[in-house]
Amino acid sequence: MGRWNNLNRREFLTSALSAAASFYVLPPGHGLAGELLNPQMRFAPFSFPEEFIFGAATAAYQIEGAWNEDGKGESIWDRFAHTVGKVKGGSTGDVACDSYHRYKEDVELLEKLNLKSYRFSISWPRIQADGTGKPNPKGLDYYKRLTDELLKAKIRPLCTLYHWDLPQKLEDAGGWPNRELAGRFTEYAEIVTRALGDRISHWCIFNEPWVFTFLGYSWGIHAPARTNFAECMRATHVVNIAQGQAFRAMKTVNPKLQIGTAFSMAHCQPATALQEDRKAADRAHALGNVWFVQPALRGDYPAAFPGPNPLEMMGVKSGDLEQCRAPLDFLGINYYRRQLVSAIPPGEGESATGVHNFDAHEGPLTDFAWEVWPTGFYELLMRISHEYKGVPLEITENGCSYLDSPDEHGRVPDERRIQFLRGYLDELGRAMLHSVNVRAYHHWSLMDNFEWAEGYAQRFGLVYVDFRTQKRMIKDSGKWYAKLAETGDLE
Ligand code: GCO
Repeated sequence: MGRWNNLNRREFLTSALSAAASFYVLPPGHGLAGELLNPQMRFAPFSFPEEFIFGAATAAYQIEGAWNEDGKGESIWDRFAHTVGKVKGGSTGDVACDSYHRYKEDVELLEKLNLKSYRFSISWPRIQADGTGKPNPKGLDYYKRLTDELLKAKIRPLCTLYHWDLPQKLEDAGGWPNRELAGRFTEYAEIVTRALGDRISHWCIFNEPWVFTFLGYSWGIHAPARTNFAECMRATHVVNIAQGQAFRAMKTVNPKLQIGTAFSMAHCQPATALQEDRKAADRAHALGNVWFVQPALRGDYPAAFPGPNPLEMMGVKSGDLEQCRAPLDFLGINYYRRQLVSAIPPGEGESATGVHNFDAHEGPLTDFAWEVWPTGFYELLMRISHEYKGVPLEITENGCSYLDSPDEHGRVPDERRIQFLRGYLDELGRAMLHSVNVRAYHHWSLMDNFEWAEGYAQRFGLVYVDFRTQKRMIKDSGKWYAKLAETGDLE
């Protein structure tokens, strides 16, 4: 656990003041000193403001199943999971949580958990089997029904257009390194907003562009399993163009839509106080955290290499950076863990950045062996709100994998997830006290589901899923979170 966890909020704010101030210059008028001097202020327990939204997140391939029903085409994740040796245990998302058929039950779960926002994604090949041409009415109809069910339950739909399940046909035509994909994606974004923009006001264009470009095109551990750094860098640029173009197309359909992207972000902490390591950590932040934020908000790429960024390798042409611009209405942040960073001599491929990232193991580990270190969440939020002032933030994902299963009474006692939530939400509250503008928190995930290359070997849910029977059971953490969502009081 982070070193703050044994302190109550008042003690912790007192001791945090010097630590925070040594990292960041807090904006004038942030009020922290006033808070500390005012003996009437209570910081423990922390209360989230009334308008704060608690929600949960999922993604199409991870929960829907029905992989070839109602005219859905093959996605790169169908192909990947059907290829022997790619996913742990030979698992696939063919059935997953069967949410395509059980979505009503899943909306009921959200209601039981008192949640007011549901982040889900649309499967592109359900809408356009091959990634081009006329939309499939049955695909659109599914998302209409899901959305209407949510609205009926007074739950805000937060819809992600792309959570990694590219139509396989488009991968066959070159995938994300192919510039034409930006146009295809923009058409798809337009189709979906025309069909659903009347009932969905909040959108994420992409989920974790860094993850799907790097793990898919450079590391080869996610679909489409390519291992070519130059192609990966090209893919990042095409995704940035697609983000800008789709944003404009969606706003043309309906200027009132609130549009952002869910970016994966880690707190990049220099492994030592040496200047080389500090610079390497800044480069890691540039490539890992804001590579898809800065082109949108500022029209340029942040410095992620010791020398100039490899714009030629990325296929950047004149006028492209204008295309990438998109004044996103909010930044979605998916936060899981911190990264320690040290400098290495720049080499070929990915090591051209001169960065060595590694996991910290100071805090306890989840069952996925990810370190629990809530303070990193605070640090990251402070940094982002400092670098991109004025843009509202939504936490689009945060969560942990623990394998707790039902006891003989059908109860799932997952105390460690409750501790995790307490720690991370407390740090979120601390950031909000420091004027970070966060308006929503979505737990990853609503329910246990298909965890990509890990198959069903990791469980991130607030709800336990028995994959043999599809029975859902609210875990203790779900009950705890439901209470928080109802009262806003973090106890
Ligand atoms: C991601 C995705 C989710 C994951 C979750 C846990 O971050 O990889 O957005 O689909 O399931 O993050 O790894």
